[in-house]
Amino acid sequence: MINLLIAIVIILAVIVLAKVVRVFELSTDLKGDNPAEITASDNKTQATMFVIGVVAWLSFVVYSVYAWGPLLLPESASVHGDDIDGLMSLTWWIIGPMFFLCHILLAYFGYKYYYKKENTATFFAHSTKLEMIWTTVPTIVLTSLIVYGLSIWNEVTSLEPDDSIEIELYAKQFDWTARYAGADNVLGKSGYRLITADNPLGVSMTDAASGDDKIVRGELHLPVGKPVVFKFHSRDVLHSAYMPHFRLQMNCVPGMTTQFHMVPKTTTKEMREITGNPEFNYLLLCNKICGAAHYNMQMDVIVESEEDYAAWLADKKTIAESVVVAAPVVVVETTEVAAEAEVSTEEEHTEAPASH
Ligand SMILES: [Cu+2]
Repeated sequence: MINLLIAIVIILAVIVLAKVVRVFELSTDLKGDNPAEITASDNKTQATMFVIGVVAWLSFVVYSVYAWGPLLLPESASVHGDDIDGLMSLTWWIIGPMFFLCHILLAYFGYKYYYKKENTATFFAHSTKLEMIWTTVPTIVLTSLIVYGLSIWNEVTSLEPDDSIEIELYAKQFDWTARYAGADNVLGKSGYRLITADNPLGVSMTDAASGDDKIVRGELHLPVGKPVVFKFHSRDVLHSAYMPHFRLQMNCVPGMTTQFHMVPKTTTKEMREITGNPEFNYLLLCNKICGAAHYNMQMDVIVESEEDYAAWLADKKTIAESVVVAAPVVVVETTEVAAEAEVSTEEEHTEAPASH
């Protein structure tokens, strides 16, 4: 019913509009004006409106930077994050003034040279000097920017230093699981064929490097000032590991390993002081729309001193001790076993935040 009423209102509005236009046409006919003729005052009005339009647009840009600028990336908390922010600021400082200058000139010339009968156009075909200037200057500026950007990109995506702490981040609909490499700092091999309810990450128990790995859910802990390398895996669909404070984002692709390394430089405690928010936590988010509960796919990240980190990690059980009995993986056959396994991962999940 309400839709029918809305439809009637729209139809009536269109009819009214048509009638108003018709009245306008008849009144200009009576006055003897030619509506197709553009007068000098029309041109002046258009030119003035153009300037007002440009000024309004520039004011809106200034306002939006002021009002929504703080919603851009948060304070950087990783070493390479500062480089990325520096590149971003440099880019803004180059394109920002150019943007304003171009718009101001556009408005100025638009107004100065709007059509007047007495004006005549100058025939100006070519100036080598001008061509040289507007080809060379942007080329130099843009090339420098790209070369600088590429050098930072190379640094950020270079191979991790040898002493990096190795952590697997395992994505699935809809949560994250972390696997620390343990005492040997080597992650045991894994593969989707080995996934069972007992072994949710499909870690190969025949690989000697697996036994001391530690599986952690709920919270990811990192030591401050130490290089960390994340190896990303996905069980099901494309996910994207996103840690905005660390300027880190990497796709998690089923069937392949992607990686990213970084050095966290600010502890959670320090960042709580910087932000003035005692509840503040770094976040690992999923940044690819991966399904219905995508919005909920996140994990807190705690950056702490090396001692606190070591104490926290020492408290966690190794795979050999906990999740899987160090025996060849058995395929789960009955749903009862699967249900029990669900409970055991649940317990581990709730245990994680309480243990530090
Ligand atoms: Cu996801």
